[in-house]
Parts: sequence; structure tokens; C-alpha cells
Amino acid sequence: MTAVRTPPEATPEIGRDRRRKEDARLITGRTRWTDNITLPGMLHLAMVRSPFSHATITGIDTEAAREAVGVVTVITAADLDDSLGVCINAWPITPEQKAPVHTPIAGDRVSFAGEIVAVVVARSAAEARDAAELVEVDYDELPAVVDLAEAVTDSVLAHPELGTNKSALWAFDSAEAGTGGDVEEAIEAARADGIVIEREFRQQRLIPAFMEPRSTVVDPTGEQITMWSATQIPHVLRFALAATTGVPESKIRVIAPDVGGGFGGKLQQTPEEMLVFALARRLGRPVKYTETRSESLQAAHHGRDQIQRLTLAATRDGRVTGLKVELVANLGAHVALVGGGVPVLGAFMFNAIYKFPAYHFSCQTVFTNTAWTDAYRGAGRPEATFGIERMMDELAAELGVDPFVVREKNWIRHEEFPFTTVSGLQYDSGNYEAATAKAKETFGYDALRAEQAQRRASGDRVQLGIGVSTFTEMCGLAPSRVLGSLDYGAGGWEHAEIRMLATGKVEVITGASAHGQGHETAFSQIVADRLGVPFEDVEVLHGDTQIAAKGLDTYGSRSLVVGGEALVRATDKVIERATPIAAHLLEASVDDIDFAGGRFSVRGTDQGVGIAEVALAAFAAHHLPDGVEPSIDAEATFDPVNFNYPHGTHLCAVEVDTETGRVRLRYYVCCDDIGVVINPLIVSGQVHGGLVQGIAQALWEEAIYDDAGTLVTGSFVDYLLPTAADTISFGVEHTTTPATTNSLGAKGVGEAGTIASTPAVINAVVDALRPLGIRDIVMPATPARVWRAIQDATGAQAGADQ
Ligand code: MCN
Repeated sequence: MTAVRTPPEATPEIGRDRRRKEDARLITGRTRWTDNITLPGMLHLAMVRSPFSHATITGIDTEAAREAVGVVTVITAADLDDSLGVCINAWPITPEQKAPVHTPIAGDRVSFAGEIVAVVVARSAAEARDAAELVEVDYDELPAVVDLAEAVTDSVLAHPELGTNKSALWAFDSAEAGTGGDVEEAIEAARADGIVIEREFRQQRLIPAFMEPRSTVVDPTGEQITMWSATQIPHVLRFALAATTGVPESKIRVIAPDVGGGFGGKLQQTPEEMLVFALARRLGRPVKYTETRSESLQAAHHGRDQIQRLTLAATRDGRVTGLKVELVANLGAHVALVGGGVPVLGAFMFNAIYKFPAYHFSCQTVFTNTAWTDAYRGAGRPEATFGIERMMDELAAELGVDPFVVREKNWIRHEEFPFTTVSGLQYDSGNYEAATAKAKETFGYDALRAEQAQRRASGDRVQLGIGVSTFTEMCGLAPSRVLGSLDYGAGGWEHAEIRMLATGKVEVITGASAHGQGHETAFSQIVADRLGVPFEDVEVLHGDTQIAAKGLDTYGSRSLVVGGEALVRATDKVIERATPIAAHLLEASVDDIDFAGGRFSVRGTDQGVGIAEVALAAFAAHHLPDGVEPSIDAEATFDPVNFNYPHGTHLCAVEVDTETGRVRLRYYVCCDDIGVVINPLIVSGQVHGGLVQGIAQALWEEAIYDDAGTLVTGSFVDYLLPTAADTISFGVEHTTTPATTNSLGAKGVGEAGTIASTPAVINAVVDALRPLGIRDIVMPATPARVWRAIQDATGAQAGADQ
């Protein structure tokens, strides 16, 4: 073996705009989505779903369906035994939490429209769907509770056997926790001499509306039962299937092939997955189920849906002295996988970037006869950010000052980090001043304020509104110990493996499970940099429990800061394992070996050897030092000690037509601080996507049920998912304050855009209309709502003038 004497040019990969490796196959359709999988002898499922939101099932006649062409069998709850299992509630937030038994298929009662009551198995999907229409179900309708405010009163019960709609009450109080003062005292003091602002905000219900509908194939014919599913969580799903059915984990393989988006909506163990698993086992044949778009909108889980009552106490010079938050959160018909705890994540974020001295949070979760709610991009944190950022604007308006004045007065200054907040989190790093200054400069804040003043003065029909929102979030879920203290049913570590192949190529195995985030690219960049190998030589494998045996998957903007750091640690171990072999090859002492740019060299000489050659030497194992294993592969599991806290300042300009109520986005600038950026191109994409989702909550999207509990927005004709034509170009800026909790210095970005954009837009709309006396617009701010608010306000003004 000859030593390489000329080191290759090392190209820093971190911070480089790399186009995504995965895009070639995704864009050209050369990938394999779950629904493309066809196996010999495969059967297809169709679900019979309840049209009623609350009803007793008095009879099911499957006769006609059974006789239909191609039908193999028709299954109801009565045909299935206990091996089917029940859906898991993995986050029982209090020991007293009430939760009805959640079977994948309804027994004698349905509790939301869309619940599965029977399953048809046929030779083709079309035959299964046709036969499903022949299943006759007799229902006795029961009174349904759909409205959240009504549900809290218990006047109609979603689950009569529980005796109440209230599931759990979770509270945090800074005085009790010892993290701050008493909020009631702060409010009382402010009432006597200060300012008290009370508001109620509504977080409407949203639908994750991922591009690829949920789809599952199960093949029970091998040694293992193999499930392919369009899921975010193959590892959690394997565990859940084993735990609920009794099939040993070692006999289950879950594969998440390329997955067309999730946004939290595929962070679930779905009834459909459980039924496909059960029926494949029962019939001994591969089985597939792919939902239709209507089923997806109706029965995949929904997000948000809260009523927030906020009381903010402040001094007359704008210093916040206390915040009280009372939430009512809609669970829908069941406590879903982590749905019970999603609103509670907000408990730690209502204090946002601010130094409030007193804080109280309570959250009452409530059942209704609607689809269950669970994680949706940001999960609890966008809701909290909306609440507090709306309140900061209300405080500024009350004081008659610019919205930034109250923010600056209350935010944590950059020299105060690390900072322990009133809700007990320790923020490791941040610089709100820098992000705000950059956002304001890019936005042209002063010029737009001047234009606004001029339009107001001239009584322009189209008024300009400027919306401000700052944010921080706790992401990178981990740490396991903290998640455990919140009764969360899993840990938060992540696992990585590096396999150094004999050809010098590198196989990277991650427990994260990308479904649109571009991990193959960004993770390749990290490994290429750390090991000094070409980007193209790194192959990232994921999303298959047989290949990536350990992992906790992708959600909570955790993959880079937890999974990426696991990778870093694995690369460190590779180098550590390779060093004695390199020293041996170079006939030097281990203590004299340095590693940089993919090359081991003897300090003070030009003697060196590349890592690829060391990998080959380990593989050949002809000349290894005594006692050294013939491998330099390594693995690492990382569990951080803290969450990760990206932050940012977002600015939005809207034009509001005061005659039609139409809101037009004019300009949007955000400056996010996500620490060190691995791939700026991917990060921009993440921010853009997040912004559109957050803006859509402010202006367009809402899942609406009628009084009987039928989903009115059951198609994209009614559920207004934006297209590119609805949005504008965004100004995306960054400041860089490295995280101190991972060696990359990186902070998560997957949810960032979604979090601050909703309040930025609503603050802008309200800002445009505030001279009319308008203090709030319920989301989404549709032309009809804005127009109505203007009519009410101008009518009231006219009345007052008379
Ligand atoms: N990244 C980076 N530098 C940083 C931070 C992140 O280059 N400082 C890169 C990462 O390497 C990764 C991407 O940005 O490729 C997102 O990273 P991260 O913030 O770790 O988020 P996750 O990968 O854990 O993704 C989860 C997050 C969540 S919670 C939702 S919801 C969401 C999101 O990602 N759903 C998405 N983005 C999505 N993007 C798509 N296309 N589809 C979804 O369903």
C-alpha cells in the first residue's frame, strides 16, 4: 500500500447550495410510491365509512357486497378478534385523562363522520370500492356535538359513556413551579395601575393535506410481515404494531418508501394501517389500501382547533408583568397518537422570546364528534406564537406605539443567553436584535410605514397593513428525559451508522425518515465534510426498519439537530477507529497522526494516506495492527440535553380593499436564525413551504363542519389549499447564532416558516383596519369576514356619529 502524497482539495460542503439528490427520481417519476407497489396475489381494501357523526349501528348487511364481482370478503368489527389491537394514545398528559377505547373499526357506535364501519376485500381497488357501496348499514342517529365552545358545556356528549366531553386539564403555573411570580397578582396590580388586555382568539381547524394520500401495503407471506406505508414514522409504527397485536417486533418490517409529504399528518398509527396489517395476516395474502383524496380530507387527522383566552398584564410603559393563557383544545372524537399532548407543547412557547415575570397556562382538551386532531406543522407552537404575537400588537396599539417598541422592551437581550424562561426552558442562544434589524432593513420598514401613513391620510380605498411577528420555538424533539417528564410515550434520541465500503464509498444509515425534507442531500454534505470524501460518494439510507434498525423518525424539526449530530458522532468514531490502521500503514505512532480533509497524515511530514485506502486496508485485513478489528464502521446514538431554539422576525405587508374586504399579499420578509445552515437551498425551500402554510392559515384554509358534523370542506374546491399563483416572492434572510447543544451549531428549520407567518399576516390585516376600530379578524381572513368586520365597524362608527 502506497501512501497518497497529494491531498485532494477539500470542498466545504456545509453551507453549500446543493441541489437535492432525491429530486431526480422524484421529479421524473422514477421513484416508488407505496401505491405503485404491486405484489403477486395482492388484494385491495375499500373502507365503508359512516356518513353520520354520531350514531348507533343497529345492523350491517354485507350480503350484497360479498356477492359482488371480485369480492373476497367483507369484514365488520364483529368479525375481528382482539389481535387487531386498538389505536395507541401515546401521550396521556394527565393520569386522569379520559379517553374512549379507540378501535380501528367502529363496533356498535360511530363518533365522527368518516369512521370506518366495514372493510371490503377484493381483487382490485375498483371492485372493492364498488362493493363498498353495497354494504347496508343501519344507523340510529344520536345528537352530535361539533362546536368546541358547546362541547365544553357538556350539553351534548360526544361519548355518552364518559359522562363528559372533557378529557384532561393540564396546567402550568410559574409561582408553583418556582420559575416566576403569581399571575393573578400581576393582573390585579395592572388593573389597579397599568394595562390589562384580554382577548379570545380562535385557531381554526386545518387539514395537513399532504400531496400523496395515505397508502399501505402489507405482505405477510415471508418470514417477516412487511409493511410499506406512506408514513413519517416507520420505527414508531413497527413498535406500535408489535405492541398492539402481539406480533414480535422482529417479525415486522416497516418500510417508508419515498413519501409525498406529511406535515405531521403522517405522524400516526392509523386505523387503516392496522386493518391492512390484520387482514393481510388473516388472509395470508398481500393487501393494499390507498385512500381517496376525499377520504384523506375527511379521515386523516386534522390539526390546530383551539380557543385561546389570553390575559396580559403590563405597566403603562409597556413592560409585560404577567400572562395568563386558558386554552380549550379540540381532540375530535379520539385521543390520537400524540394528539392529547400537542396543545400542551404550546405551554412552553406562549412566553416566546420575552422575559415575562409571571405566567399561568391551562389547557382543557375536549371531545367532539369530528375527525381527531393531532400534530400539524408546528404542533402547538404556531398556536402559542399566534396568541402572544397578537397580544403584543394589541399592547402596542393600546399604548399607541410601534409594535417593535413593546417587543424590544420585553425580549431577552442577546447578552442574557443562556436564559431560563418563565415556563422553565433554558434557551441556549439567540440574537433577536440582529434578526429584527436585518428583517426591518430588507423589508424597508420605515418607507412602508410612511406609505401607510400617507394612504391613511388620503383615505385611500386600499389600505396598507404592516404585520410584525417574532418567534422562537422549542424543536429538535428530544431530549428523552424531558419528554418523559411530560408523560410522552417515547424518547427522542436518534441513531446513525456509517459503513465505510471497500471501494471508498460511504453508506450512511439514519433513523430519521424524510418525507420531503431532503435528508439524503444534507446528510451527505455533513458526512462528506467530516470524512473528507466526495459528496457523490455518500449514499444515505433510511426509512426501512430492516436497514435502519434503530430510529425515532422525522417530526418536530429534529432530524438535523438530533439525527445530524448522531451522524457527526458516528463519523468521529470512524476516524477514531481508522487512526491506528492509518498509523500502521504509515509506520508512525498513533499519537503523531492528524486527520483533515479525508487524509491521515504524519504530523510534520508530507506522509499521508486517504480514508478510502484505510477503508480498503480494513476490508482486506492483510496488514492490520495486532488486535485491531478489520472494520472502521461506526454507529452513534445521540440524545441531546436540551431542545433547540431557532428564532426569527417576520414582516408582512398586505393591501386591504376596504370596499370588497379582499386582502392582497404585497411583501413578505423573514429573517430566521437557525444557527449554522447545512444546505441553504434546502433551507430556503423549507422556509418557503412553511411560510405558505402559515399564510394559508391566516387567509385561506379552514376545515368546516356543518351542525350535523359533516365535513363541508371535503374537497379542494372548498378547502382552499393555496397554489403558487396565490403567493408572492418572499424575502428570506438569515442571521447566524450557533446552537450550543450540537456540534454543528445548527437549529431546526422544518417548522419555522409556519410559526411566525400566521400572526404576521393577521397583525398586518388588523393593522390596516385598526383606524376603523377593528381589533381582530377571525381566521381565515376571507374577503367576506373582512368585509363584514368593516361594515360592522363603520356602521358602529356611523351610529356613534349620529
Ligand atoms: N437543514 C439545514 N440546515 C439547518 C437546518 C435544517 O440544511 N440549520 C435541512 C435539514 O438537513 C433537512 C431540512 O433542512 O434536510 C429540514 O430539517 P429539520 O429542521 O431537521 O426538520 P426535519 O428534517 O426533522 O423535518 C421535519 C419538519 C416538520 S416537523 C414538518 S411538519 C415538515 C417539515 O419538516 N413537513 C414537511 N418540512 C417538510 N417538507 C416537506 N417537503 N414535506 C413535509 O411533509
